[in-house]
Amino acid sequence: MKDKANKPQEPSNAKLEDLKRNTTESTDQLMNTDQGLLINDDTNSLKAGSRGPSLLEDFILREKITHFDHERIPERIVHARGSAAHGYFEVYESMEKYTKAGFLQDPKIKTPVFTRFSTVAGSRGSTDLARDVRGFSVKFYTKEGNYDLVGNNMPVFFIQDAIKFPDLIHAVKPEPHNEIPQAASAHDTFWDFISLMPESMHHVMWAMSDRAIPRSLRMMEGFGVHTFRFINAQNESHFVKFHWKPKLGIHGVLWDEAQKISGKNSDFHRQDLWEAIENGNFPEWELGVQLIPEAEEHKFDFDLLDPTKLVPEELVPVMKIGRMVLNRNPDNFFAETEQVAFHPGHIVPGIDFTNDPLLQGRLFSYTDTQLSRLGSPNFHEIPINRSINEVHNNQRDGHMRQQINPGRTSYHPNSLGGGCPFQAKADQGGFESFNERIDAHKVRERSKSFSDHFSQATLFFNSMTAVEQNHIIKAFRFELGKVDTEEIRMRMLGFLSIVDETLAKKVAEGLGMEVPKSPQKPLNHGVSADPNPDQETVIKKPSVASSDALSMLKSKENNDTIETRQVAFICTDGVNEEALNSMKKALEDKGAMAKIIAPHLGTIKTDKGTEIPVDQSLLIAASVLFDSVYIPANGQFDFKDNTPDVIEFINESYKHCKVIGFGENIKDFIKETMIPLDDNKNKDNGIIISKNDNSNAQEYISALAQHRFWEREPKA
Ligand code: HDE
Repeated sequence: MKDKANKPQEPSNAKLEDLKRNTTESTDQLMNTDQGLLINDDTNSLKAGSRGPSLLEDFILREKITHFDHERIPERIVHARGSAAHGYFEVYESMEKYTKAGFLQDPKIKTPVFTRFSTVAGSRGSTDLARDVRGFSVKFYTKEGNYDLVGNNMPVFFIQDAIKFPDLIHAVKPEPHNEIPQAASAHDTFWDFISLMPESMHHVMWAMSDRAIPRSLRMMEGFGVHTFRFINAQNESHFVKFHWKPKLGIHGVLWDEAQKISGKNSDFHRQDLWEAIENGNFPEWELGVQLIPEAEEHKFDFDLLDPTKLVPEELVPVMKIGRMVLNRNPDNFFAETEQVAFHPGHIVPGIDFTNDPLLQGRLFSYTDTQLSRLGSPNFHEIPINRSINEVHNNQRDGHMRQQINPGRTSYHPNSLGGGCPFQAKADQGGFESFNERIDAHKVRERSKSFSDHFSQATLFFNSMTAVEQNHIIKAFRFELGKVDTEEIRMRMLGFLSIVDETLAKKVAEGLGMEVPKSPQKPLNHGVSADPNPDQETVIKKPSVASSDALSMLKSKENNDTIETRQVAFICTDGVNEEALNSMKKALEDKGAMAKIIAPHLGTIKTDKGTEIPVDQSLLIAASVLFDSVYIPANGQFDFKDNTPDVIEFINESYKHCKVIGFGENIKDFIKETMIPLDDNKNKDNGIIISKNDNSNAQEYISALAQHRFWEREPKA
C-alpha cells in the first residue's frame, strides 16, 4: 500500500463536501466528554480510596460505558456483510431521448455516488467468500435528490412475488434451532424451500455458478434485476434493464479456493476493494441499459415484469451510457457503510417503477427496515443518507431529529407561512408518476405469463463453457451433498432433469442417487411440490438457445488487462537480483502487484548482496490469496524447513489453474511439485519457465491476462 503522502488525491465532490459538515478531526485536540467538558484522566475511574469501590457520581465513567453499551445497531436482516466506497458517475451523452433524469443529460455532470457491495445470507462478521449472491447498491446524489439503484451481481431473482421473500430468507439463513450454518446455502432448509419452488430454478443456476464466488468485487457485473421505466420530457416510457459492466472483466475463484480464502483472510474482498482504492487503482464500471419501447412490452415469450427472467442480449443489446468510478474509501465504516440506507423507491423524475410484484414489495420494505435498523424516521438526516439538495417539507420531530425547522407552520396548505414550502410543478422538476392505465379486478393470483420456470435456467446452462458447467455440477453436488433429507435431494434432481438431463445425471452420480423418472409429480411425499397449485408450470424450450453474455468465460467484457492482479514472488537469500527485478518491473509496468514472499519477514539478500524488503512471510502468505506465483532464479536455492510450504504453495496454484513462473535453474525443485515438466505433448501455457534476464516476460504477462488455465483442471 502506498503511504499517506503518496495517496492519490481524488477531487472532492458535492457529497464529500456535504459530509465534511459532520467530520471531526481529533489531531492536536484535547479530549472532552460528549458535553464538551475537558477530561483530565481517562485511565482511572473515580473511587472511594485507591482500593475502594467506584463512585456512582463518576459521570465520566458512566457516559463512556453507557455509550459503549449502545454502540451496536441491528445488522441488516439481509446483506449484513458489506463494503462500500465513494465515487462518481458520468453519462457519455445525453439520454434525453429516453429519460429526463437530470444526471443522465449532460456528460459534463459528475454525480457523486456511494456504492455498497454485500453478501446476502451471512451476518456482519461472516466471510466474504461465501457462495452467495452479491448485492450491488449505488446511491447517486443527484441535484434532483437521491437515486438508488439497489441491484445484485445476478440479473434475476429466486422468487416472483414479494410475499415469498421472508420464506426464502428464513430458509437460507442459519437454521433456527441451532443457528447453523453461517453464510451458507448448503443445508436442508434452503434446498427444501428451493425444491418446492420451481420459479427459483433460473436463479439457482446462477447461484451455483462461479458468479457466486467472485475473484473481486471489482470484477463482477451488477444488474438492476427488475424492469424499470425511463420517462422522457414528452412523458413517453421505455422499459429499461440496468447493467454494470466491470472494466477489469468478470472473474471468479474456484470453490476449493473460496473455502480456503475464508480461512486465510475472511476480509479478502473488503481488503481488495480498500487497497485498490488506497493504491489509486480506482475500480470502474460502465452503466449499460437495455431499452424496450412501451409498445413492445408483449413481444417476448416471457413477461418483462417477471423478475426470474432476463432479457437476452441477443434480443435487446446493452447500450453503454456512462461510467462509475470509485475513488475514495469511507472515513468511518459505521457512519457511512453501516448507516447508509438504500431503497429502490428513492427515484428521480425520468425514472419510474413497473408492476413487477417483487419490486412492488420492495418499495414497502426498505423504509420499514431502516426504522428498526437505524431507529427513527429521521434516518434520511444521517450524513451519508442526506441528499445534496436541501430538504423542505412538513415532516417533523421524531427520535434524533437534527434539523431545526423555524416558524409556526408544519402543514400544507397554510397561509400563516406564506404557503411554504410550495409544491413543485412538473416543469419545476416535481415528480409525477407515469400515468399508466390500470383497469383490473382485485385478485390474489399470479399472471399466467409467469408460468415458465425452466426455459431460462436451461438457457443459462446451455450458455456456459464445459468448464463452467462442470463447476455448476460440482456446486450442486457440494450443496445437495450437505442436505441430509433424501427427499429434498430427490426433488432437486427432478427439477435439474427439467433444466438439463446431463446436469441432473452428473449431479445424481455425485450424490450416489438416480434421477427420478417423473420429475415433479411423484416427488410430493405428501407436500405439494408446487406452492402455486392453481398455476401449472409451463415447460418449454428457451427462445434463445445460448447467450455468450451469460458466461463469465465467454463474456466480451473480459480483456487482456493484468491490472491489480496479485503475484507472489517466492524468494529466499541468494535470489538472482536481475531475474527478480526485471520480472517485477515488467509486471508492475502493466499494473500488476508483486509481493515478495520469503521464509521470514525483514529482508533477504540477493546474489549481488542487495537487501530486499519482504512483504509477507510464508507463514502468512497463501497461494489462494494470489493470482499467480513466480519463483525467480536462484543459484543457491534452498528453503530449508520451509520447503514443504513452498511446494504446497506451488501445488495449490497449479490445482487452481493459475499461472506459475520460475527461473530455469529451479527446474529440479519444481520436479518435487505436481507440475509435469516433461509433458511436451500437452503443453501447459500457464507454466512459464523464464530466462534470467526475463526476455520472455511478455509470455508471462499474456498468460496472466488469461486469468486461469482451465484445461489443466481435470488433471490437477
Ligand atoms: Fe433487498 N432488502 N429485498 N433485494 N436488497 C434489503 O434493506 C427485500 C431484493 C438488495 O447495501 C433490506 O436496507 C425484499 C432483490 C441489496 O444496504 C430489506 C425483497 C434485490 C440490499 C430488503 C428483496 C435486492 C438489500 C435489508 C423482495 C436485487 C443491500 C437491509 C420483495 C435487485 C442494500 C436494507 C445495502 C437489502 C428487502 C429482494 C437487493 C430487508 C422484501 C430482488 C443489494 O429491506
